[in-house]
Amino acid sequence: MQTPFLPHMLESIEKVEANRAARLESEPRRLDANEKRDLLEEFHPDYGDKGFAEIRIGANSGEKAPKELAALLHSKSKLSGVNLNLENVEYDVDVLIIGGGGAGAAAAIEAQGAGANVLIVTKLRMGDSNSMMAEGGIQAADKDTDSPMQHYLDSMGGGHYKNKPELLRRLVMEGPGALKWLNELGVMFDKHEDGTMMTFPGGGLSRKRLHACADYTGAEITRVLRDEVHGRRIQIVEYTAALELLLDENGQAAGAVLMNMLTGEYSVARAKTVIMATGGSGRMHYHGFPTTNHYGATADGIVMAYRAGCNLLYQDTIQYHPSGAAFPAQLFGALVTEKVRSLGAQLLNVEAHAFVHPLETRDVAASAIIRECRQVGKGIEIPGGASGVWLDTPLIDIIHGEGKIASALPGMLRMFLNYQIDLRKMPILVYPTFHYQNGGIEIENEGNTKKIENLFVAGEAAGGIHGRNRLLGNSMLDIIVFGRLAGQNAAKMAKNVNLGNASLKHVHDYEQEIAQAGLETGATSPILLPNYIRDVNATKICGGEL
Ligand code: MEZ
Repeated sequence: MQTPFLPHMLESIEKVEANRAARLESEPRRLDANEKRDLLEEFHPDYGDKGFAEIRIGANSGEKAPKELAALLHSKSKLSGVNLNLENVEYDVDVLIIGGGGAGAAAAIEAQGAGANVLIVTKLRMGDSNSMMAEGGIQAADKDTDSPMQHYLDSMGGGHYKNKPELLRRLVMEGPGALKWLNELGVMFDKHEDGTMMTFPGGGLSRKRLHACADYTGAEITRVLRDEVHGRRIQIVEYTAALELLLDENGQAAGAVLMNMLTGEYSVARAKTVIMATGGSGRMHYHGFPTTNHYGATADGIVMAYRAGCNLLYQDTIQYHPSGAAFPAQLFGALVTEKVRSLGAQLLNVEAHAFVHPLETRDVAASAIIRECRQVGKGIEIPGGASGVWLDTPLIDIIHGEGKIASALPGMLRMFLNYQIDLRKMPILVYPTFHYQNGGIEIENEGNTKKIENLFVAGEAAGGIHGRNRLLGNSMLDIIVFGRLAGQNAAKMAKNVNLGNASLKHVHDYEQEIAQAGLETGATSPILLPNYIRDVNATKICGGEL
């Protein structure tokens, strides 16, 4: 097999191979709290001002946000100037779910189970989501050696003590039950021969708590949830985006205006309760980073809910997954699951020095990689001007025995083999990649929003559960715990809702505020899909600013 690695990379790989046995004997020490703080302050993009702008309208006015997000919030609605007859209702349901990923599916199953008439609208296909693309696993403290309290402490520490305590408490307490639910629905988790669940370590975890389905956990969980939704004949309308929420005269959520992505036609969905499950914003490429996210991750839910009056929490914190593929260019930014490090692969610089413990929390590990790559002569140069560090994958088969990579990481193995890189034999190059928005629309303990009656949020669009830095495997858990909760509560609430006339008055009011503040950009939002055509000449995309 011909190698795509360049001569200077091969020279560095020789050093990696030369000290591999010695590195097996001594892993890098963990950083203390002061060292972590210093590292984050100097190298993590969240901690500087560059790439941020002040939000100048709405509930979070005066706070900072990535400049791309601020621009979305300062933009006019896509419905600006559109004449719509809101009486012309195409769908009339108890529960409208916006988004067809894991959280939306879990919500739909529960809402329908509670007797509600449910509609899912999704701008791409059912299942197209970050949930589908999750690899490494889902956390839940279901072992005798572990406890929800331990899970709580780990996640609180990882989140810099900013997690909303009541939300985190719900997440960890309901973790084992969520896992049982998935197991009974048919998710094929990795199990020991005696049928007990396998668990793996991870960044910031004090116990082995990660449950996986090889390295395609998200695809497996989403497969099962989607089958369940189809099996229950829950109504799904694909290729249909929500553009704005509808509110009635009492400020209650009353549905949404939709747009067919293929024809551009508008329609009206009236609903007694709405669940926003629109996912994240990785395709906004904040700070110029590449992303692991699916094509539709463009912060739509945040924009719609913010215009309707919701407030955001921690909109300024982004998770850069330490190991995004950095080479070859075709894979730039793709997820290299943390499970690779959890199984023993080390992070090394050009001199084969293990510069950080591989299982520091993600913000710390990513900052250490950025530091290494900014220092002259420490990163491994990649054509195009970027650089990366080694992830020494052959260690995995050495530690666990031959065949471990093939059985535990088949997706990773195949992804790199497509480019003539055999990660059983050679290390791979990685650099941080935009993986997750830590914050979002603030939710309360019942999955409801603080400001809008009848509006629930679940999944990555929600803010508060993870504080300012999520731990691995907690998002797959939150889509189940908070997706189900939103579905149950929305269905219950729908029984007693009396809606008035649905209107877009809040959108018109917001637009007037934009005009009065002199913020008009000429752009509209939500953008629904990334605009790569427009950005084709941009030089700052994908790590360029770094
Ligand atoms: O929770 C995640 O983001 C996760 C487990 C990702 C991964 O590295 O596979």
